[in-house]
Amino acid sequence: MIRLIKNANNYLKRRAIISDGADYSYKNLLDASEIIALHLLNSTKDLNEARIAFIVQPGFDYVSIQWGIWRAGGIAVPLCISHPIASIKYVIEDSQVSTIVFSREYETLISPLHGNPELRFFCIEEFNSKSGILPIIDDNRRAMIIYTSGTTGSPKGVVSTHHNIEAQITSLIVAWEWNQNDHILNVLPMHHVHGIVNVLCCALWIGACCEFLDKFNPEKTFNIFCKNEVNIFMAVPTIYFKLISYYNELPGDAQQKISESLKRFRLMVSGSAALPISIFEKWKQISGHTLLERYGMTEIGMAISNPYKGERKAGYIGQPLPDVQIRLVDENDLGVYEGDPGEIQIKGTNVFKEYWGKPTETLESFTKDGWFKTGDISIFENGSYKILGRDSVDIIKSGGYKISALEIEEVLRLHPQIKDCAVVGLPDEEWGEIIAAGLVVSDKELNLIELTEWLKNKLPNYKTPRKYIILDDLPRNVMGKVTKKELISLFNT
Ligand code: MCA
Ligand code: AMP
Repeated sequence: MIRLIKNANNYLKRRAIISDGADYSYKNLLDASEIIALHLLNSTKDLNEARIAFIVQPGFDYVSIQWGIWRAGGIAVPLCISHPIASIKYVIEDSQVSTIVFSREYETLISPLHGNPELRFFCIEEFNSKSGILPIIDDNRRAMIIYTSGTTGSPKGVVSTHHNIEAQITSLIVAWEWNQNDHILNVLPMHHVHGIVNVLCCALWIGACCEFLDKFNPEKTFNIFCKNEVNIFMAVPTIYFKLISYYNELPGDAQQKISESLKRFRLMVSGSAALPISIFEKWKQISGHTLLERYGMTEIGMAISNPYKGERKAGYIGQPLPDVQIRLVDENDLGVYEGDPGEIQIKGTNVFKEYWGKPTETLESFTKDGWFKTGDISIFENGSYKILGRDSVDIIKSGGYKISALEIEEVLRLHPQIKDCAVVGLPDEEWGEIIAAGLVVSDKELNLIELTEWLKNKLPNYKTPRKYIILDDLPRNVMGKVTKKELISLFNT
């Protein structure tokens, strides 16, 4: 049996979820997910790892569907509620989804998928009570597919088993001393590990409460904080930046009220992208808290973290989390000397099973002796790891999202007026990096507002370039390869 769900029997009456102004207990979650599981099973015994996609607002329905899929033996494929249909279609087709569970507000968005005769559709508002027997689920079964960008153009589906997810959860429960009295506010998108595992699953594992905000908004976030119930918060650096900017515009008495409620928190975590020292320090002034920065990846959950008790150093990601093995290696996968930079490689039960339908990419992402190659370059100095960068210029981190420059280039090249292009990330305090594109165009009058409009239904908003430069040719080296570092410098001139 899936331990996360089994645990709920120990907390039946406790408050599990707050969403849309309502409270839901662990018993409510067990009841609702059982009904969903039985509907999905549709009189069969076991979904046997069928991929079930779902698109609903973050909140009670989201969690009930996730648990329902797991209890019926399916693989949960959470869809991003702000993606255009092209991106949703890609996920559905790539992971060979058999069923989509949706709420009415997304009915129109997903209606173009109705043409696919292989797909079943379930509207969450139409589930009614049902009784039956649920299958017994082994921990080694595949549980979830999360799409993440890589050095290839199209996003890859990262498959984690229940065992992998459990390991990712329990490591954080121990390291950050999660307990039943915790109450966390979840403002993160629910198609990534940060919001799903670190926030939601950890809270539910231990019998704590997870409160949802449907979409991040600084005013609403501070209003909830000021009720003095929330005691844990986790976010990407961009969110802390936005909270600080909003706070700075408030009158003194409002600031004081917020600062007082923040001082009551037990833990505040930053991750998914490098935390600028300026944000680390400004947040400390506002909240009295030293942000705990940690490092993770969709394929591995969390791997390295500053300590819960002990010194949290600005600019450093800390030490290995419980049950996670770390090594730093050179280009030949040989260990580097302490103080020398190397690629972070990871081993442990936390590490994912495979990229969905991509055996070659899966094999290539591990060393011969089973270490997962993160592509992140780090050094270990004075007892802590520090991230120095990535081994690929084609990966951009913006707003905490990992974005493939190649994926954006492929889409831009489809535009009739674009002859050639190259996409880069420009450093930015708020977003981490801003996406920028160098374009070679057939018509110098290319209208950039129209281009942005054209991109809207082809790429998610956060993957859309924010800056453009029109060039006669892209900067290239003697081999003819585009030199992205030079392109970045052209944006600064
Ligand atoms: C949106 N805008 C941007 C970007 N995104 N501008 C520049 N760069 C961007 N990346 C603009 C919009 O066009 C809009 O502009 C304005 O910002 C507001 O847009 P909106 O979509 O409403 O943005 P937001 O809601 O304020 O989004 C910011 C955000 C979001 C909340 C920080 O990006 C977010 O939720 N990020 C978290 C991603 C995450 O969870 N990553 C975890 C994956 P205008 O107003 O002009 O129209 S990493 C992971 O899971 C691993 C395991 C790990 O380590 O955690
Ligand atoms: P994702 O594939 O979306 O899970 O993003 C994982 C990537 O985010 C990692 O490979 C790192 O490059 C980056 N990342 C996560 N946490 C941190 C951090 N604390 N500092 C710097 N980079 C980070």
